[in-house]
Amino acid sequence: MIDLYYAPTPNGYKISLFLEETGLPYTIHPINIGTDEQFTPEFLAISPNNKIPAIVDHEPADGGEPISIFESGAILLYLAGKTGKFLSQNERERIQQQQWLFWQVAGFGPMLGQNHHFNRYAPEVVPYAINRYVTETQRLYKVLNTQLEKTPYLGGNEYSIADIATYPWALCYEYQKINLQDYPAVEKWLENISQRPATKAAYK
Ligand SMILES: N[C@@H](CCC(=O)N[C@@H](CS)C(=O)NCC(=O)O)C(=O)O
Repeated sequence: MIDLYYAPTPNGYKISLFLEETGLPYTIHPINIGTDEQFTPEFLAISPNNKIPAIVDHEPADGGEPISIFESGAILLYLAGKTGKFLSQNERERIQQQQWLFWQVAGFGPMLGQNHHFNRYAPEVVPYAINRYVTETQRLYKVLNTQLEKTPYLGGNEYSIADIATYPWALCYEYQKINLQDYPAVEKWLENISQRPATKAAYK
């Protein structure tokens, strides 16, 4: 059984998407980041950076003590290794998938997070910041679109943890002041992933 420490945010959905795809049994532990539950000592013991998602796997593959993991990229890599799913066994394909996974966790997620902040949550309008993060978001969508014009999924022909990590952020394109019609390959990819039964289950 896996304990998933979760809030319904793009980073949270990454893990529920993976777990729904694979059917691994899991229990959701909601963490209300609006009321600072991420700062409780119990949660910090699992996720010292005070952010969701985090997991505790009570049945790790090595048969040892329960293992706790924070950072969505590390969790996805762990779960892909545990299940043998959504990360290719072929080295060249795996490198493609991993580089797009890291592109998401190091760039697409953090930049779009700043976009969300200045467009939706900042207590004052800061035109410089809005322009900076919307412009960077547009650049990243162009990169994403260019890749998805070449291959049906980010890391090639197979759905992988790179897509799982990127989809929940791109789904929020309206928050980000992105006109999806400017990125037709992204639009098609979003529609494709949204039809997967596991995607529907995760968002339900
Ligand atoms: N790099 C982290 C980012 C996680 C993250 O930003 N989580 C947000 C919600 S989407 C959070 O927990 N925020 C609470 C806080 O910053 O106090 C990951 O990929 O897991």
